[in-house]
Amino acid sequence: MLNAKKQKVLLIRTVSILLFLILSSGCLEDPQEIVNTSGEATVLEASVFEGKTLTPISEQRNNAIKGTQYIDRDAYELRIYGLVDSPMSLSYEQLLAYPSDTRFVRMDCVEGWGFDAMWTGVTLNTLFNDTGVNDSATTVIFYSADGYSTGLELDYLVENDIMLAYKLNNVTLPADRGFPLQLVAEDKYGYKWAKWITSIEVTDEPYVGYWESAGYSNSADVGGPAFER
Ligand SMILES: Nc1nc2c(c(=O)[nH]1)N[C@H]1C(S)=C(S)[C@@H](COP(=O)(O)O)O[C@H]1N2
Ligand SMILES: [Mo]
Repeated sequence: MLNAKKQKVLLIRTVSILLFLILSSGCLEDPQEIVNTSGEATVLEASVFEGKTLTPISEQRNNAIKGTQYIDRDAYELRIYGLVDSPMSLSYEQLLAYPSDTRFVRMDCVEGWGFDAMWTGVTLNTLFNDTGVNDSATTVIFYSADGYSTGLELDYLVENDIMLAYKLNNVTLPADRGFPLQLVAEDKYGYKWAKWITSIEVTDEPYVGYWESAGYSNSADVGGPAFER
């Protein structure tokens, strides 16, 4: 029979060993991941980044000319072509393998709604470093799976180190939000933030995209005029 003092020592030892096992097992290392009841790791949505409050994805509005596009991750390829030295086709895995960037950027639709979010992805400069860009290039066109397209000046993309996001608030971009890629066109109205991007063309001619051809401003600077005059 154990006396009370021995029982207490045994209890403390047992608790200490259990704590050591839990803490050293690695399952508490990443605070972003929780394990659900079926044993799969689930990534938690971020709510703050660099001290700034993020709009929850469920409260972010969404816009699409033809509804949600569902792109198969395994069959997906991003094509980069036109005035480049080496055209490329990148799989989703290849995109994720590039060094990533994470930023706080606000998205403002020209219609007056917007949201604050944290975006993670790969910069166009990183990809252009691999393809090379011809000196005569002036414009980059983004084509999407729903037939949408938009163009931006090469200088704007290069100087602002604009990125293609594959994560939103630390979560893989949901299908309705443009999986696998949305352009994070900082300081430009939402219609420049192409979703479901399948190809990128580098050209030396100005381009008029989907909403731009309906009269919306091609420079699309947030705070500037919505329509071309
Ligand atoms: N492919 C595609 N991209 C698109 C659109 C679209 O209809 N199709 N709508 C644009 C507009 S007008 C806005 S405001 C933003 C909205 O982005 P969100 O749906 O992620 O909020 O997506 C832009 N990108
Ligand atoms: Mo928009």
